Amino acid sequence: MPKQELIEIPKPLDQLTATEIERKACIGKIMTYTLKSLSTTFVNKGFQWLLPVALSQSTDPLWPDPGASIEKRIEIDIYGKPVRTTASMIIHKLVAASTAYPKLFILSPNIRIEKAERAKTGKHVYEFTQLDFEVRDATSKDVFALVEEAISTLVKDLKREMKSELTTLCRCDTLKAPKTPFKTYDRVDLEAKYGADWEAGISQETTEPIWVTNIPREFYDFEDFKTGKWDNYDLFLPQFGEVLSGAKREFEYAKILKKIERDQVKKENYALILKMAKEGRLKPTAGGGIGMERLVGWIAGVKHIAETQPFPRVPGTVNEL
Ligand code: ASN
Repeated sequence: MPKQELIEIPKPLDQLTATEIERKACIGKIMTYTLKSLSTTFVNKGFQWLLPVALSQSTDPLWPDPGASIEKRIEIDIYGKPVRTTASMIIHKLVAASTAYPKLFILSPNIRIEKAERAKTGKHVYEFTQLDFEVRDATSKDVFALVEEAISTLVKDLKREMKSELTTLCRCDTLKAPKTPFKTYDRVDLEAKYGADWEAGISQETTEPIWVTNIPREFYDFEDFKTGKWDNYDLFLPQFGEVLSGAKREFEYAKILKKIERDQVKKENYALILKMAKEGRLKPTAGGGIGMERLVGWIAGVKHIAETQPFPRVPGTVNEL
């Protein structure tokens, strides 16, 4: 990871020089290729492509979350009811996968107003898009296989078909198609090795994408109350860290209720999920979400993931567009 002070804040389109515009265009072509490749993989595997929503009563609590740094939560009233901007579509995914859409994905804009001090980490933006997916009756292993195939196919094809763009970005030789299966680490072992800042430790050291499992976080990820182990996972990329988080999900009413109360999350914001679980209508699912800016940032070798955004969303900076 480049030192924070060496990272320049990505500029808006109207302020770029001719060389910077050329670079921006190359990154844009890689983003287009990536969106096409991943959506084709998911559609070919029988996933339904859902359109996203921006305002809902219920959204991701993002709590408890070891990586969270939310400065402000956006809540407004429409038609006399409070709604929040989408933090992630996890709750929508659970309901959709349990009912009409057993295999689904969404290119979902997520708004997370990160603290301004995260401007130069290079891996945070205050609006990003995830390819968020969910599969009924799937296991973590199924998700690993799906994601590994999608990412290795993408990089292999890109290296063949986007040579000139990768050359302009100086990534032609350094970008390697990752070997599958990816290595898997338990968070407990990483903590023992790197201490509390294990996320930074492992993302600086690894040269390949890796899975990390068993991470204590939000109520919707599956936790085995007997062993204390979480059946969830993050995919880490060299330099950029977590590019995907996901899990096998909780679907039993008593467990969900207990965890919501334990985490002191507002129960009234999750009434629908609780009701469906109580009636046995919430199904076992597993899924995850791939952060598109971090994935393409890694492929293109950028210093700051906002370079992959046509309209950069750098924490602390608000441009006209
Ligand atoms: N998309 C994630 C998941 O599927 C949730 C998140 O982004 N917080 O678990």
